[in-house]
Amino acid sequence: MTLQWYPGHMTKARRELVALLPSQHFVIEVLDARLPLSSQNPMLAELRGNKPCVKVLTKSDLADPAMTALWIAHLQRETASKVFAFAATTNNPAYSRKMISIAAKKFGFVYRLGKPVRAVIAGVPNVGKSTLINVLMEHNVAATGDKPAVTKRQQRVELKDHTVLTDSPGMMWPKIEDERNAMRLAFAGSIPSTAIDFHTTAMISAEYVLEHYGTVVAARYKLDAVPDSPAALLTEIGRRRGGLRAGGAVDLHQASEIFIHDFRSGKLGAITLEQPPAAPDLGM
Ligand SMILES: Nc1nc2c(ncn2[C@@H]2O[C@H](COP(=O)(O)OP(=O)(O)OP(=O)(O)O)[C@@H](O)[C@H]2O)c(=O)[nH]1
Ligand SMILES: [Mg+2]
Repeated sequence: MTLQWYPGHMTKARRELVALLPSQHFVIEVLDARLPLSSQNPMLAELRGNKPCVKVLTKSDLADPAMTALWIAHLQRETASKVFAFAATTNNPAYSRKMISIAAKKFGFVYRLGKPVRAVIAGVPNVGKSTLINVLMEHNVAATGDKPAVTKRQQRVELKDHTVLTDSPGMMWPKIEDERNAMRLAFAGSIPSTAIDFHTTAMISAEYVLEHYGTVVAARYKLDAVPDSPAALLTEIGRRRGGLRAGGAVDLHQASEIFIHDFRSGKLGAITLEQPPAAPDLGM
C-alpha cells in the first residue's frame, strides 16, 4: 500500500517556513516520542541546514520510557552540539519550559534589550506543536486538536522571557520513501483518517507491537495468550469489542479502528514503535 498525503496547503506552509527561517535563531523540531524517526520530516532537516535545533519528543507519557531515554541519548550523540533533545509531556509543563530555556542558553542565545531570541516550532502534523507553544506560554494561545492539520497558518507569540516563538502548520513531504514510516505516521495520527486504510495500517503496526509489547497487548484485551499474528489479534479484538457481521464473521475494519484508537489514546499502554540504532561500543 502506498500512502501519500501532501495537500496544497502544505506547499504554502513550506514556502512560509522558508521565508521565516533566516530570521530565526534556532528551530524547535517536534517529534512524536513513539516514532522519533518516522516523525522526522527530511524536508525540514534540509531547510534547517546548520541552524541549531531543539528536538522535542512530545507525548512521552504515551511512549515506552526506556525507549525514550535511548532515543534522547541517540539524538544527542548523533548530532553533537547543534542539537539539544528532551522528552516532553503535558503532564510536566514546567520541565518543557525549563529545557527550552536551557537549550537557548546552551546555543548561546540570550535576550538583549530590544533583541529577542527567535525560534520556530515545526514538525509533521498532530505531534503537539501548538500544545507545546501553549505550554511555553503558560496559557492557551493556539488551537489544538486530536487530528492532523489543525494549525493553518503561522502564529507568533512572545514568552515572558521575551523569546519570540512562531507556531507553524504541520508539514509532510511529497513522498514518504519508506512504507513502514508512512504506516507508523498513519497509526499515530499524523495522516488523516480519510487518507489511510485502517485495516492495512493496523495489520502492519500490530506486527511490531505484538513482537515487542505482546504481553501488554494481551493484558489490554484480556487474552489468555499473546496472539501469534496480527490477523489473530484483530480477530480477537473483533470478537470481544468490534461486533460480528451477519453470518458471524468478525468486522475487521471495526476491530482495526479500535486497535488504532487504543494505541493513539494510550489505552494500549506505553508503546514506542521504533528503536534507535544501537549505541557504538566504546570498549569501556
Ligand atoms: N497524551 C498526550 N497528548 C498530547 C501531548 N501533547 C499534545 N497532545 C495531544 O496531541 C494532539 C495534537 O496536538 P496539537 O498541539 O494540536 O498538534 P500540532 O502538532 O499542533 O498539530 P497540527 O497543527 O495539526 O500540525 C492533541 O489532541 C493534544 O492534546 C502530550 O504530551 N501527551
Ligand atoms: Mg498545531
